[in-house]
Amino acid sequence: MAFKSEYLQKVYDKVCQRNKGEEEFLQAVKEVLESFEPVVEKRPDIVKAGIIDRLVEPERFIQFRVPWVDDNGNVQVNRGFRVQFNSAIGPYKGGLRFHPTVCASVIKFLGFEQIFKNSLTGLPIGGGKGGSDFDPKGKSDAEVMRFCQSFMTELSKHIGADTDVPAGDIGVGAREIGFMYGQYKRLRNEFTGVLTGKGLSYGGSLARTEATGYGLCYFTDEMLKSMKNESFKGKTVVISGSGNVAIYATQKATELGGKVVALSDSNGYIYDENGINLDVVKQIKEVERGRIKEYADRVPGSVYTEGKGIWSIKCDIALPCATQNELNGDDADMLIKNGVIAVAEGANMPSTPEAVEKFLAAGIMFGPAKAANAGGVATSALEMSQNSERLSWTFEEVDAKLKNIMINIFHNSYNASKEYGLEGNLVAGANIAGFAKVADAMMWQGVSY
Ligand code: NDP
Ligand code: 2IT
Repeated sequence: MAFKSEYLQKVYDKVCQRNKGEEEFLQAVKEVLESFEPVVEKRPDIVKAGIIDRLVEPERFIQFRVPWVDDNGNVQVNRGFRVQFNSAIGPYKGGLRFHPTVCASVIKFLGFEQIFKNSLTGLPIGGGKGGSDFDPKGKSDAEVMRFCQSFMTELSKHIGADTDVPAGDIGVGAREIGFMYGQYKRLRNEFTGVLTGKGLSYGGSLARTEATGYGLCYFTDEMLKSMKNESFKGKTVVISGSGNVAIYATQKATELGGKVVALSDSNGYIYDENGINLDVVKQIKEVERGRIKEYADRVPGSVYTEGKGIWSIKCDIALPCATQNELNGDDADMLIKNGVIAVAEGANMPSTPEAVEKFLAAGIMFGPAKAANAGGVATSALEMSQNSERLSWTFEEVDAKLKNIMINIFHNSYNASKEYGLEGNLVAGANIAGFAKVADAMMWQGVSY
C-alpha cells in the first residue's frame, strides 16, 4: 500500500481504475494525495464531506475534433481538449498547450495542478487547462491561424469571461492568443476578457509576458532569503528550456545578481560561461522562432551540446522551465553532487517523484511548480481585473503586485508545512495551503459538484 491512510488509498485506487494508463495524471494525483496524510488525520469533516473524492474527478472534460486545411490544401485533423476541473473558488482558469505530446492524461494532470496553484495565488480563480496535439513548429502563420480559428470555433461554446478563461502555455503565445481572441469575438460579437495573455492593444496586461519567469525568481529569492539567508547574488544558475518562462527567468535571475550559464530546448543545450546574452536568445526564439543551437554560432565562447544533459552542468541554483519529467533521479544526483543549493520549478511537474524525494532528503531548498510558477496565472487574474474595470495598470503596479503574491505564496506554503509537522517541505506545504481554501469553499457550497 502506497498510503498510510486507508481512505486515501481507496481514493487513489479509484482514480487509477477510472483513468487507466494516464501516467502523468496519476503521478500528479499521487503526489498531492501523499501530502494529505496529515490533513485526513486532522480533518474528519473533510473526509466525511467527500471533498477529496470529488476533487480528483474533473467537473467537466471536453474533447473535440479540430479540422483545418494546410497550405497545400490538405485536410488535417487534430484533437482538442478542455478540462474544467474545479470551480469552487472562481471561474475555471488555466492555459492552453499546443504540443504533439498533448493527450487526456497531460491535460488532466495540468488541470489538477492548476486547482491548487490558482488557490495559492489568493485570487478568485478555479482550475482548468486545455490544448491540442497540434504542433505549431514548422507551420506557417496562416496555418496556425486556421488551426486556432477551428479550435476556438468549438472551444467558444464552453468558455466565457465569467465561466472559463484560457491563456497560453507551451506552444501558445501572443500570436496564438490573438488568433483565438479574434475568432471568439467574431463568433460571439462580444469584446470581453475571455482569454488572458492578450496583446496590449486589445486588453492585455503589462508584465503578463514576463510574469511566470519573474515570479519564479521572486519566489526563489524569498525562499533563499527566508530558509538560508541566501540570495541570487554571485550564484551560478542553470535554466532549462528557452521559451517564455525560461527567457524571463533568465532576465530576472540576472537582474537579481545571478549568472545564468545554460539554456536548452528539446534538441540540446547551450553553455556560456560568461553568462547568457539574452538579447541573442530573444532574437532567435521570439523573433526568428529558431533553435537554441544557433546561439553557439552567434556568441563566441559558448558551446552547444546535442541531447539532454543540461543538469550535468555545475550550478548553485537550478530552474527547470521546459516540461514535465525533464529532471529525473539521476539528474538530481548530479545536481546534488555538484553542490546545488536550491531548485525551483518554472515548468509544471518537471521533476520526477524520485528527483523530488532526493532533493528533499538532501536538504536542498525545493520550490514545487504549483507555488513557484504561479506568477503567470496570478498575473492573468490581474489581467481579468483590469478587463473588468476597463482600465490598465502600469508595469510597475502589476510587477509590484506579482512580487507581493509570490512572497505570500512562499510564506503560506512554508507555514502550512510547519503547521503539519513537515517544516521546510514546500511540496507538502503548497499542496496543503492550496487545498485549504478550495476545501472550505466546497464545504460551504454543499454537494453541488
Ligand atoms: P514555450 O512554448 O514558450 O517554451 C517551451 C520550452 O520548453 C521550449 O524551449 C521547448 O523546446 C521546451 N520543451 C517543450 N516540450 C519539451 C519536451 N517535450 N522536451 C524538451 N523540451 C521541451 O512554453 P512556456 O515557456 O510557456 O512553458 C514552459 C513550461 O512552463 C511548461 O511546463 C508550462 O506548462 C510551464 N508554465 C508556463 C506558464 C506560462 O505563463 N507560459 C505559467 C506556468 C507554467 P522546443 O522548442 O524544442 O520544443
Ligand atoms: O501553467 C500555468 O499556470 C499557465 N500556463 C498559465 C495559465 C494562465 O491562465 O495564465
